[in-house]
Amino acid sequence: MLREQYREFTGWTIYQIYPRSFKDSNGDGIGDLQGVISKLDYIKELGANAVWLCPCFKSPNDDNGYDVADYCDIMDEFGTMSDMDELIEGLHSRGMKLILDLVPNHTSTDHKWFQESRKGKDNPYSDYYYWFDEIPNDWVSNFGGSAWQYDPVRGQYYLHSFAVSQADLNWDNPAVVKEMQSIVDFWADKGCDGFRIDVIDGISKNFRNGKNDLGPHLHDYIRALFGREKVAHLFTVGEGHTNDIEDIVLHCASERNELSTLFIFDHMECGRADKFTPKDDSLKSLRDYLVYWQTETDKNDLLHSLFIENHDQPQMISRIGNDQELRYESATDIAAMVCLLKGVPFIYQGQEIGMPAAHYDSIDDFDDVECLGYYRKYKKTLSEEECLEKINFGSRDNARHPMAWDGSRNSGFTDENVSPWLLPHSRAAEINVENDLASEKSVYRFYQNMLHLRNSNQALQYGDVAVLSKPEDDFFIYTRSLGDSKWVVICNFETEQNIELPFECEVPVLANLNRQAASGSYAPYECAAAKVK
Ligand code: TEU
Ligand code: CA
Repeated sequence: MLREQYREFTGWTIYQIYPRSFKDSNGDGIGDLQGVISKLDYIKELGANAVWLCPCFKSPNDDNGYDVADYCDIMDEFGTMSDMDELIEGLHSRGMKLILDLVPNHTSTDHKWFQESRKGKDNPYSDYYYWFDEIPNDWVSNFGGSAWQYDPVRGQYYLHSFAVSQADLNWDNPAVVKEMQSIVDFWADKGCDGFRIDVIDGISKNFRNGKNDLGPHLHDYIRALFGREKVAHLFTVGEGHTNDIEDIVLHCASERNELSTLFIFDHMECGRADKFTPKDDSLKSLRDYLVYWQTETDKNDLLHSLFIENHDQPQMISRIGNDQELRYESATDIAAMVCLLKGVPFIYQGQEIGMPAAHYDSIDDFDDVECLGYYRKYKKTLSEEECLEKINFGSRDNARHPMAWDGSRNSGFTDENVSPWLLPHSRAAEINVENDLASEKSVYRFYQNMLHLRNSNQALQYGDVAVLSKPEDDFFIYTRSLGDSKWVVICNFETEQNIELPFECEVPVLANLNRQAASGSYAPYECAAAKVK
């Protein structure tokens, strides 16, 4: 059984904001906290009741805030602590929650801890990072190249699992654990309701066997952070990289006092060699991954995280839907496939208007440190055109372009006469919030109806899931039942299908096209949800 407290989270819907790209309030071309504050009603009206804000702490922005220079201060471009207080107040007064993005695996090399640590072995911060005289193993950085960097100041090598300026913290040092505990407490005291925790499974290292797998003290460190009475009520979602249900149970079983839930990336990766090389992504493969993980998490009484987009991934509709003529249909169909399942739905900014992946013509238009690393690697063997194709396919900038609020020059993200930090989406004049809301086929309104339905029916939040479609079917059908209340969700794939349900239903209350009956012929990407009689 899920802990009572986890049951509450099943009723949440979390809207993810990449603050740099969401809304600029002061015309410097960079999104900020006042920008977020100005859009709180927009998010609430959508039906979300929580906001996850990507890192907004002091940072030199080599990795857009995932390189933290001070965890208890606000990034200059984003505003001040009093803006943050106003944001928390603005959320809470609307009955909404704030989830901050904690980055415990590494800090920016600009952080005071690193600046002190590099000074030498007798410095109080000396052991806050991993220092070695010789490179101890062949670990590579997630952003390409060796994970070890020589620091001439200290005369030793330090570990960076990501960019060179993101030095991995040494959690085996109890002082580091203490620092992180007080950071969590600082934000909890401020009223933050939960955390998304970056690369949570990286904080304990396995130098012993040389393999970069789960470290021996991972669970102790997570419990040290979130298992404490003071913060045990917070919502915590870890960004992990395991697809092993046993690992996931260890993190998320309620009696373990570790995390409320974990992002599982199986359906995002779809077995790809790397994120710049397409594989068998399709509606069908998405369905099969969803069904598999829904079943596994349910069997183990875990709270599941329902997401298909984030700031690291190209938009799902461009990968498995039709982002041209049937953009509205595929965006809404995929929404119903995911968001009416059991778990906590996450919606990434722009997903609610069916924003497709971005496209840039020149490598100079990209900013993402990860894709630029891969570009340099691909350049050695591929033509410029081939490189650009790969980068356009996988770059994180796909999801990081400025949010398109209207059809004006800078899509309403910032003033028309400034240069936003990243170019607006090439289709922003056509696809933006204003146009979507004015259209008869509004993705936003579909999300709104869907979330309203979910939020007002306990069966759609807490109810059991049963899958009716078979693996060979070109559609997805599932039911949600609680007591004598039962709902059915039908999501068709790319071809027209005739679907006869084995039970009588009321007229669908949610549908992306006009539908009078739950059974019958379904157009490509047509979906519906109906109450079972
Ligand atoms: O990403 C963690 C991570 O492991 C990355 O490899 C991620 O999967 C990759 O970017 C996908 O292309 C997290 C954050 O979500 C990411 O934005 C940060 O850059 C990274 O940590 C370092 O903090
Ligand atoms: Ca700004």
